[in-house]
Amino acid sequence: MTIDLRSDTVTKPTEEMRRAMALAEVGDDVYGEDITINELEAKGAALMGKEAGLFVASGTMGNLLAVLSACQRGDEIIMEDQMHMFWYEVAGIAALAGVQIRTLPGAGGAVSEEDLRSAIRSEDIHFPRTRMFCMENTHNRAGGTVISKDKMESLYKIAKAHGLWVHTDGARIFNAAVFLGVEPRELAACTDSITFCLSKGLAAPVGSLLTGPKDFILRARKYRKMLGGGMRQAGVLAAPGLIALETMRLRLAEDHRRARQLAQGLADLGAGVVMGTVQTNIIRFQVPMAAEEFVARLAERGVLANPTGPDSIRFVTHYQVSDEDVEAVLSVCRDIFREEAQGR
Ligand code: TLP
Repeated sequence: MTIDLRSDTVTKPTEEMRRAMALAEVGDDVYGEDITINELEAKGAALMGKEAGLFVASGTMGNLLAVLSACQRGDEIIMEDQMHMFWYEVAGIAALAGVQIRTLPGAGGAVSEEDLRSAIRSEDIHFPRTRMFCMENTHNRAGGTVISKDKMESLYKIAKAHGLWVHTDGARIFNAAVFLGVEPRELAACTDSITFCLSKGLAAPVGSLLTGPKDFILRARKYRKMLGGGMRQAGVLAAPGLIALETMRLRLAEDHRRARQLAQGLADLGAGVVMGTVQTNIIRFQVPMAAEEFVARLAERGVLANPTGPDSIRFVTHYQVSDEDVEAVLSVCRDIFREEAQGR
C-alpha cells in the first residue's frame, strides 16, 4: 500500500463524484449552454461573494487569466517572493501576459504594509505602471500558513488607495477559512478577484474557479478562449466540482488535525519542524540527511513525499490520508531516523 503525501493534488474523485459525473447534464460551454458548469460558476461566485465565476483547467490558468484580464503588457505586479505565481507557474505571467513581477520579502507568506507602500511606483516616464497586487492564502511555500482577514484587509486597503487590482491565489482558501473559522467570502471581500482549486484537498479530478466582478470575468472568459481553454461538454468535470464545494470543503479540519499529529510526531523524533507554521494541511520539516535520500528511503517503504530543499521535506495531508496512515508514516520515519543514528 502506498501512502501519498506529495500533495493534495493526488486525491482521487469519490464514488459520489464518479456517479455525478456519469449523470451530469451537459451542453456546449462555449455557447454558455452547459448547465452544470453554469451552476458551478454561480455557486463558486456566491461562496466568494463575487458577481461571476469562470471554470478553468487549473489554478495556474486562473491566476494567469486574472493577470491578463487586469493588466496590460509592460505593467508591473507586486507579490511576496515565495508565492506560487512567481515560483511554479512557468513564468506564464512574463511569457504570455508580458507583465513584470516585482517581489517583496514576506513573513508567514504576507508582505509588510510598509514594503507594499514603498514598492508602488509613482508616475515617471522610466517606470512601468504598477497595476496589481497579489496574495496567496493559504501560503504553500510558507508551509500552508494562513494570512488573517485583518492582514488581508490592511494590504487590500493600501493597494486600493493606489488604484491597484488585487488578486488572491486562493488555491487552498477553504483551508484558510476553516483555520480562521470564517466564511470564505469574508476573506474574498479583501480581494477583487480570487482563484480557488477544486482538484486539491477537495478531491475533484480537474479544475479551478476564477471569481470576480462580471466585466472582469467576461474578459477572462475571452482570454481563456484565446489560450485554448474554451470548453464544450465539460459538465462532467463540473459535477464533481459541485460536490467539492457542497460537501468536501466541510471536512478539511480533519486534514488539519492529521497534519498536526504528523508534525508533532516528527518533532518528537527530532525532525526540524516549527509547530506554529503547521496551521492547515502542509508540513515542512528538516531531516538530518540529504532530502533526496530521505525521500528514497520513504519510497522503499511505500510513503511518497517531495523534497523542498537540500534537507527539507514537504508532507501534505488530504482526503486519502487516514489516521492509520499517519501512524504508519510516523513508524516509517522512526525507522529511518533510527537507521541514520546507527550510521546506515
Ligand atoms: N501547487 C502544487 C504544485 O504546483 C507545487 C502543489 O503540489 O502544491 N496556487 C497554489 C498556492 C498552489 O499550491 C498550486 C498548486 C497552484 C496555485 C496551481 O494549481 P494547478 O496545479 O491547478 O495549476
